[in-house]
Amino acid sequence: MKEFKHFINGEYVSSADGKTFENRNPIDNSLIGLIHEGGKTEVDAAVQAAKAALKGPWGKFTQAKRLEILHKIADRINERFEEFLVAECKDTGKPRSLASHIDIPRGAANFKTLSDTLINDPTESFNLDTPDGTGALNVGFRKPKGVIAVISPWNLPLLLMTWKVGPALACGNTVVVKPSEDTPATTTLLGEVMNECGVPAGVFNVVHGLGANSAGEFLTKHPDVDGITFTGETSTGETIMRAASVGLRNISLECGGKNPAIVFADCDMDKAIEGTMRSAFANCGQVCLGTERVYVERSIFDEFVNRLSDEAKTLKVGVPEEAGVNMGPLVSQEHKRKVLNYYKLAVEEGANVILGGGVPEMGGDLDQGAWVQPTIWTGLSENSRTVKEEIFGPCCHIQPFDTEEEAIEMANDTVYGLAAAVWTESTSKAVRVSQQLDVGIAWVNSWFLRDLRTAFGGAKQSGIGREGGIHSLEFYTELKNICIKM
Ligand code: NAD
Ligand code: 6OD
Repeated sequence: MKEFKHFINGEYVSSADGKTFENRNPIDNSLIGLIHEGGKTEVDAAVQAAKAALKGPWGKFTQAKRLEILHKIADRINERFEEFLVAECKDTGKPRSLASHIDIPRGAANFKTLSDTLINDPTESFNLDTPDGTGALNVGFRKPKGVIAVISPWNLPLLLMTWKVGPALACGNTVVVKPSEDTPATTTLLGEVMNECGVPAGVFNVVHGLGANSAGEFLTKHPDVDGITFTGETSTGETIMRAASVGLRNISLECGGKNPAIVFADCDMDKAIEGTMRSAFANCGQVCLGTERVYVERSIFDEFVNRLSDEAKTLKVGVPEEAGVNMGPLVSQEHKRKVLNYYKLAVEEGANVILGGGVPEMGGDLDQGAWVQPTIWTGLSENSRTVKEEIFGPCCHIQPFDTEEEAIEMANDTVYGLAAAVWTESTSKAVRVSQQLDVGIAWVNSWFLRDLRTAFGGAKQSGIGREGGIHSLEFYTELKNICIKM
C-alpha cells in the first residue's frame, strides 16, 4: 500500500500517532494509498526544522548559489516529468494532455522564471540633506521573511504550490507546505527532488493533513511561522486571516472567483467559442480563473449559445491516459456532491438546461468515479444562487446583454474579483471595458495566458495581495531601510 509521509528536515517521516486517511482516485474511487495525518507534533517539528534551517547553510548561501539550486530543481522536475505527471493525474483524474501541457511544466518553471525576476530587482536609495551638510544615504535592503507556511489547494496541485515555494526560496526563506488532503502526491515527490538538488535539510518541509483541527489549522496558528501564503476558498482564507492576526503575521490570499466573460457582437466568434470552451471546461471547470458567467450581446446570443453547446458536446470525457480525452472527473466524491447540488439548484431556480446537468454513464468501475457532465444554462436571474456562487465545476450560465454599461454592471455585480475575459475586435472597447472590471486580471481575446513577471491576485473577496514577478518580493521579503549618516 502506497503511503504519503511527511517530509521534515530532509527525511520522510510517519505521523507519531500513526494516524492516516485515504487517498482515492477520482476516476473510479479506488484507493491510491494512505496519507499520514499531521498533528501538532509534526507541524511543530517541521516549523522548528524550517526555523533552524534559516540559520544553517541555506542562510549563508549567496543569491547566485540559491538561484543555481532553484534552476536545478526545475531541471530535475523536468527530468522526472513522467513520475510527476502520473502522480498528478492519479490524484486529480485530469487528462495527461492537460497536465503535461500546464501542471508539470509550469510547476517546474515556477522555480526558474520567478527566481530570475526576483534576483534582478533593484532596491531604492535616497540621499537625505542634513543640517550639518554632510547628508545621509538611505539604502533599501531586503531580508527573507523567515518561515513561510504554504497552504495549497487540489486543482493544480504542483503548479499552485511551486508558484509560492519557488519565490519563497528564491528570497531565502524556508517553507512548510500543507498540500490539499485530496492531492498529496506531487508535493511529496518534490521532497526527493529537493534532496537530489542539494537543498539543505529543513528548507523545504511538507506536513500532510486536513484543514480545521488538523495540520492546516496547527500550521497557520504556529507562532514561529512568519508569513502565510494561501490558495483556496474565500471562507478558508477568512479563517486563515483570523489565525494570522495573532502575532500580526503577514498573509497572501488567493481565493475564489465567479468570473465573467463578456462577448461583444464584434468579436471573432471562432476565437470566443474556443476561449470560452477552455475557460468554462478546462480541468473539468476546476480553475479559479475559469468562466462561470458568460454575458453575450443580444444580437449574437442564440448563435453563441448554439455554437458553445455544439462544441461542448464534442468534449471527450474519459480517463487521463486515453487518447483524445479533454475532460476528466471532478477531484473527489465530495466535490461531485457539491457540483451536482448546484446542477439541481439551477433547475429549481428556473434554468433552461441547454446541455448536461447530470452524470455521464462511464461504464464498469468508472461509474464509481467523480464524473459530471459539462453543463450550460440560460434563463436564470442574475440574483440566483447559481449565478452568484462559485461552483468550481464544468458549467456556465449564459446571459444576454444590450449595452456595454449593462454588461460591465452585471460582470461586476459579484463579491468576487479574480478574473474576466473580454471578447471583441475593437481595441478601444477592449481597453475601456477591461479598465472598468473589478478584477485582478482581465484577458482580452484570450484566457489563462500568463506572463509570470506580472502581478497575480484577486480584488474584493478573491484575495489579498499580489504575487508574481517583483510583486512576490513584497510578500516574501522584509524591506528595511538602512540610513547611513555621512
Ligand atoms: P480549500 O480552501 O478547501 O482548501 C485549500 C487548502 O486549505 C487545503 O490544503 C486545505 O486543507 C486547507 N485548509 C482548509 N481549512 C483550513 C483551515 N481552517 N486552516 C488552514 N488550512 C485549511 O480550497 P480547495 O477546495 O482546496 O480549492 C478550491 C478553491 O480554491 C476554490 O474556491 C478556488 O477558487 C480556489 N482557488 C483560488 C485560486 C487563486 O489563485 N485565486 C487558485 C486555485 C484555487
Ligand atoms: O498561473 C498562475 O500563476 C496561477 N496562480 C494560476 C491559478 C489558477 C487557479 O486555479
